Amino acid sequence: MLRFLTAGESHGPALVTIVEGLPAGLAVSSDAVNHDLARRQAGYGRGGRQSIEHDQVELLAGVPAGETIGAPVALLIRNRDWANWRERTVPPWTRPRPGHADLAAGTKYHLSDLRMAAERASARETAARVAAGSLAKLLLAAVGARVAGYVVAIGDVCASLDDLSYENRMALSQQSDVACPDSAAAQRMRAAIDAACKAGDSLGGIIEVVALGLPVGLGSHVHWDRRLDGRLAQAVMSIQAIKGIEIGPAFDNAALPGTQVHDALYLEEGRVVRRTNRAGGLEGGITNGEAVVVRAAMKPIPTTVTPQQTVDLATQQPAKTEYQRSDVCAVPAAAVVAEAMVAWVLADALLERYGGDTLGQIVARVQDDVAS
Ligand code: EPS
Repeated sequence: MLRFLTAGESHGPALVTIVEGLPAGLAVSSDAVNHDLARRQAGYGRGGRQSIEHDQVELLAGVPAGETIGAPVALLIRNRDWANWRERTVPPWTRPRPGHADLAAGTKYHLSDLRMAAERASARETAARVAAGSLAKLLLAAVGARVAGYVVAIGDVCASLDDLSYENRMALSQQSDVACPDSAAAQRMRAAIDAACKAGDSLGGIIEVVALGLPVGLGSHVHWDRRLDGRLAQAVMSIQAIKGIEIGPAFDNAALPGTQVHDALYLEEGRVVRRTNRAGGLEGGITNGEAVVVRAAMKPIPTTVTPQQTVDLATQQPAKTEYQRSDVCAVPAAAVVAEAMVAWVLADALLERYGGDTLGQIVARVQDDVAS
């Protein structure tokens, strides 16, 4: 239904996103996209690049008068750092960073200068994804659904969120420079980032994305590629540096007996309800009316000030990695990117179930279904 492609290198002139499949009549402003782009750029632990970039979207096509017209939408985000690179000649990179795409992509595409692999593998590309996700969130908002990502752990510092509603988690994370709703944990996270920085190291973490207000029945159990949990996992796992995913507290659930895991069903005023959400809002790969909760693990960034053991491919000798400018921790940014990818998949599933050519048709179909 919905699809998007991105193009662009980290230090090239610009990033481009083409979005196809949005209905006509969706109001789109660059302000909404720019707000998310700024959130992605922020976050304690980012490196020098973010003081160069000031991401702003240019709506190139598909929104001629502030609303979609059913045509593809083209979005452009310029790389300010391009001005610093266009004239620069740098020696080829021949020392792959362990954990980065350098070696695998360089080998696959026969790129003797590993920078040519890193340019496209770079998480700079996630700005283009966030732009697409902003449009998906606008579509979801039109049917009363919203999606937000926040940080639940950085390094070994974990937030305590059990006493906070999803709404509070969403709201409080907006006030935190590590996007964490637990302010005491946020302070310890900043200290952990400072310590990693001082040690010339990097830190990963865990993010959580929550979607509220979705209609029941998105996704389907009938085919592997229609199960929404699988589709969400693919989209979130595709984010640079994400190496693990769970729906709800799946890894905790795995250690418990079934009677303590599954969300019991009750009748309240003639409606079947759950009082817990250990399934993370999905049963049989279908939304069940509870909040959809997706959690993802991000590995520490491979680029570290402290040299790591590698091989110089030019000399075929043991070598140490050379430091490239980088972030110490990009987990807060990853929460915004994961939010975009989750919103994207949910918007696609929404169109699959209620799709129409215009936003008005889709909204009416959702309202009819909820009322029936
Ligand atoms: C990245 C390396 C750093 C990050 C970059 C992702 O860039 P540079 O090499 O220019 O310092 O800052 O992330 C972004 C530019 C961004 O906008 O998120 C990498 O190797 O993945």
